[in-house]
Amino acid sequence: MPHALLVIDVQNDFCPGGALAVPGGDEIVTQINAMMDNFDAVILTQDWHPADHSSFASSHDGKNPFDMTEMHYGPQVLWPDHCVQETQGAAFHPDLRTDCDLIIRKGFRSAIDSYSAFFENDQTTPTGLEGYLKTRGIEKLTLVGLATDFCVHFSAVDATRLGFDVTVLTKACRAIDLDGSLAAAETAMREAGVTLT
Ligand code: VGL
Ligand code: ZN
Repeated sequence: MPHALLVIDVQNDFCPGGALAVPGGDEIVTQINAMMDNFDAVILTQDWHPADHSSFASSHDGKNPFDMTEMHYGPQVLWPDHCVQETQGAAFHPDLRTDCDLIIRKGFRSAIDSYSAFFENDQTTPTGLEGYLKTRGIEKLTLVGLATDFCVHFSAVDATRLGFDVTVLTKACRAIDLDGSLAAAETAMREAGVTLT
């Protein structure tokens, strides 16, 4: 069964020293690089926001990073400014292999965030990744990257809903873990039918 590796958001801003650093985010790079040759396709995602993105607390008067807000599509965490297009923070970790099949950028529309590699946070605007994978006959996905409880979580749940056979390799992921979000994400992924190893 054709099997792709989906590497989620291994970017400088999600690594120690970055604007939205995920603890240990850089620790997964070597193992991800080593895995790449074992798959039929390797796809990287890149969080790629305009400077005025609506997921940034700085775009909302009186809000601080990690506050919640209500968007037209529902509740949304407000983040520190991160992964701004063309900045070093948005670049991949310098050691990550980028000799991949496809790089998919997400979160590039100001009014809508996109955690998932498949759909933006309104859960209806597609990124096109489903069509790419299905056109190539890929049925099985292994997900690794950052962060387990946000972009990996939503990508994995959407992928199972789209009919892919999905495994999240937790040792090659790291979490933000806001108020129990990691435990909640693991439960949601299991309930959706994602295999966590
Ligand atoms: C992510 C928060 C905001 C992620 C992206 O990659 O998990 N989290 N943007
Ligand atoms: Zn983001």
